[in-house]
Amino acid sequence: MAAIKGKYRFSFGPWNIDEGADPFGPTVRAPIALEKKLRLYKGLGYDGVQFHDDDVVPDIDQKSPAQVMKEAARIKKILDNEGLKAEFVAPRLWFSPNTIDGAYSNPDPKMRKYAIERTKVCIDLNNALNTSWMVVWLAREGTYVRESKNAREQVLQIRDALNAFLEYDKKLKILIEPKPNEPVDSAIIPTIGHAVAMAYITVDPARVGCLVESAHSLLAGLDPSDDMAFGLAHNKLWSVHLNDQGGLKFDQDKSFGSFNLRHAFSQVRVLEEYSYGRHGEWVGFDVKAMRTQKQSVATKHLSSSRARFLHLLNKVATLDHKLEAQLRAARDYEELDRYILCHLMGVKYS
Ligand code: 3MF
Ligand code: MG
Repeated sequence: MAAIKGKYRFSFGPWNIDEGADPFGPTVRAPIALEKKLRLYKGLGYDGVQFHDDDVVPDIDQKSPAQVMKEAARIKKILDNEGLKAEFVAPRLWFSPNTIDGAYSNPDPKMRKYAIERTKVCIDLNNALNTSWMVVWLAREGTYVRESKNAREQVLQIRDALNAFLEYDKKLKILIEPKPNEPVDSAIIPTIGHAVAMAYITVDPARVGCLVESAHSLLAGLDPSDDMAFGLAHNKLWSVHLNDQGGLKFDQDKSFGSFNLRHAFSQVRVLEEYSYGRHGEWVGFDVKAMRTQKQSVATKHLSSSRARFLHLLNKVATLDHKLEAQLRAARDYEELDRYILCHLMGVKYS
């Protein structure tokens, strides 16, 4: 195999091993305790864990700061014992009754304060788990009805919240995870362009980057690999949520490459061309098992997504770069396309 430039290590969150509920039916698999999930990571080929604040400390709003730190220390010990690292802790700001109408951009100042205070606890959890990367998915910052809010004000409210976090912890780095819709109809930060632009209006742009999720880009009608390239050009792509999506539907979180292998190849290619991972960035997967999957085989989406990433990495590494350069120079993009497809299908190119 040709030399690989990037440094790849893989992560996922405990929510990626789930009970299989959908909006039309009940759960179909038994819940698995966090400790038990953490024991599965290494066997599936993963070294990193992505957390929500209440994955680390369930019922976090009901607990005192001392209790929160005690429970975090227990999780840190389990991670150490398993040889795992926490990639990030993200505030889960979309479940609370206080965030029904948004978190940082809720029209009610008391609710905005709740969201900011809760996120500060999340920053403490990042420190307790020895990571300084906090992912923020702005789930409910948006509108269902345009006239219900002032969207310009919402942008500034989100900025103010990010500034408060940057001031709260001078080592903190914030990764904005954009998504165009679901749960809200229209999100304030729908794409990677918005996320990067938001970084630049904060008090410390160098500490605000982003996370591209393949399905979120596709839901915005964009190419995930180009979104990743955009983040990389700004040196702001600090994590990814690789998965797949069959068109403009609900957020499917399919296994990586399951729907569109060519898209998956493009994403691996853009990461490898940048030598992704050399600053410690993780390759995260945000994938769901199908609802039809039985309990005993409900982690295959994780092992197969990772395996597919590595197969595609091999495809990237074994590309004939001389030929690619010749075809580019000749502007024979039809031939370039034919070569790439032969290469991907394992068909002899001649
Ligand atoms: C929703 C998501 C979220 C985020 C997670 C981490 C529940 O579409 O992708 O997963 O990835 O909150 O920030
Ligand atoms: Mg995600």
